[in-house]
Amino acid sequence: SEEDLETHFERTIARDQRIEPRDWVPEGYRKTMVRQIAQHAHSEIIGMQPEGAWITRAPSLRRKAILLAKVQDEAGHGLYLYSAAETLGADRADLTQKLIDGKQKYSSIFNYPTLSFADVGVIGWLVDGAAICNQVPLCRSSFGPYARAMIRICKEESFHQRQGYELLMTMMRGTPAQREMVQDAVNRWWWPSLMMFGPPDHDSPNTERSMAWKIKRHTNDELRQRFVDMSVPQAEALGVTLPDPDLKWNADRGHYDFGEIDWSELKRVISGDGPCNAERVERRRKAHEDGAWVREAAAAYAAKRRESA
Ligand code: FAQ
Repeated sequence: SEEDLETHFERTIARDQRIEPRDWVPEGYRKTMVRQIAQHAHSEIIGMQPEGAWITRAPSLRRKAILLAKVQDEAGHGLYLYSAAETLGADRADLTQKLIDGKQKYSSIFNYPTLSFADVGVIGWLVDGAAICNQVPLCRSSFGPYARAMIRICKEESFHQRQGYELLMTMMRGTPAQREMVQDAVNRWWWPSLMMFGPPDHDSPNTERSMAWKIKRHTNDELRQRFVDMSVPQAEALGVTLPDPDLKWNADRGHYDFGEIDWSELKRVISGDGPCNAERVERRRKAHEDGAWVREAAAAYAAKRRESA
């Protein structure tokens, strides 16, 4: 009966075991999980654009090969995640359509422009760094296919983060103009990176429910603090300053204090009005339309194979 199924679900969560596609789940759990996985998948796919813009302009063959590999990894993560959403009954074509129609979100961070090659390094260091901070605990998320996807994704993100930091280290050993490019990129990406963790806990409608279901393991503010604490020494080692005059060690808390985040900016970017929202979605729509012949050919080929079988 429905009651037995619900008891089984609650018990699975309480015992810290995984929910699998065959298991009954409450409708709210399914919806929340599809929302988060789809948003995550869309972020990976849209996230290919800001860095992809630099593939043809990379300063050396080596940097170009590295960047190409990274952007390909992101495509892979997106496909992985769409597959995880499909185990919950979502339809990939439908999710893509919702993204293009602006009915589903993707991470705010990918609506900012990449103005110099230093941005590629800073995205690796800060954006992938924030992604890892947020995603390592998701390896223990209660939904099995999502948690397992996160394990591989986090390994690849760690590599991405290191390549970004190495790129920045190289630029910091270069000319004054190169060091200035790095500092400028850090100034532009620092605050948007903090916004990746989502609204503050008191204004985060999904956190409580998602924590109870063990979809999320930490609140948005907890992970944001962890990211700040981890980034400050990295900035020092790199020789850049983080653009926050209020950033300072608080011995009582055992954490860095930091300045007030402009939440109105996050709201604006999430609601579609960031610097590059229109451009990102338009590019995705065009790529989807341009790829229609591939999908038709694949479907025709599959149909033929079925006929001859
Ligand atoms: N941007 O109640 P909450 C990557 C939405 S990393 C846009 O706190 P929740 C790797 C939220 O969805 C980036 N929307 O929500 C990479 C909710 O929407 P609703 C992707 C945001 O879910 C690196 C509403 O606001 N990572 O791609 C944002 O409990 C480099 C209320 O918020 C993930 O998606 C935002 N920043 O917590 C690729 C990680 N923040 O209900 C390429 C998985 C919040 O209106 C290059 N996701 N919203 O539909 C999560 O951990 C969570 O979904 C949070 C939000 C923490 C993002």
